[in-house]
Amino acid sequence: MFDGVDILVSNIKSAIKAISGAIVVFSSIAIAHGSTIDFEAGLAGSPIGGFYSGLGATFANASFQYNFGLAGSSGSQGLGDITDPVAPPYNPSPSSPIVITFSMPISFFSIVAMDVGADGARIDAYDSTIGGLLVDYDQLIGTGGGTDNFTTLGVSAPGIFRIEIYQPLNVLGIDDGMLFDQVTFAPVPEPAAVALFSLGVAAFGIRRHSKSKSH
Ligand SMILES: [Ca+2]
Ligand SMILES: [Ca+2]
Repeated sequence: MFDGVDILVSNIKSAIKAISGAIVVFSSIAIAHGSTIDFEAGLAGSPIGGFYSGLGATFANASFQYNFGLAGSSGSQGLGDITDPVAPPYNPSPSSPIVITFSMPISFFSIVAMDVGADGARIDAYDSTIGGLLVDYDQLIGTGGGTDNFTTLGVSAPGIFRIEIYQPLNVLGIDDGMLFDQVTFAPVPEPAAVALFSLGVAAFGIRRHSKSKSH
């Protein structure tokens, strides 16, 4: 009887280990799958700020904007800037980019740039939330006002913490407004979490095995 209680206790312990391992790996899978932001949920014209902080992404100089059904858009809203001195929210410039910072390192980021004309569209990826090194970039330079011209800009690196989004050029005589939409990012998988899960499964398996032998 005393042995029975002992086995019960050890089974409960191994079950707890396995469950906690499973919880760790499930949250890891959720993170590894990444997130997509379509900018439909916020009020058009309002700042985005921490609206998506639950996904680990915080926006600065960014606002929800109607996307006018531009080629490449999703739904009715996209992403614009706030503080550009010339023509906000459609002209984020190198000196006043839209900035997204991440609470955990990401390995991939993409965004749809729409109505890309001669002023172009560019994203820069940095390895820190402030300052840091440029680890990747992508850009498209169009012609004229860029009507119907859109692309998906993408960057990848092992540990991205900040993305800056802007028009790299300012071509004389062209007021080339544009918008962005459909952000996707994938945080770096956590090997430690996967290792913990494996240990949990191993412990559970061993306990199940010894239990079946004792019966
Ligand atoms: Ca959208
Ligand atoms: Ca344009």
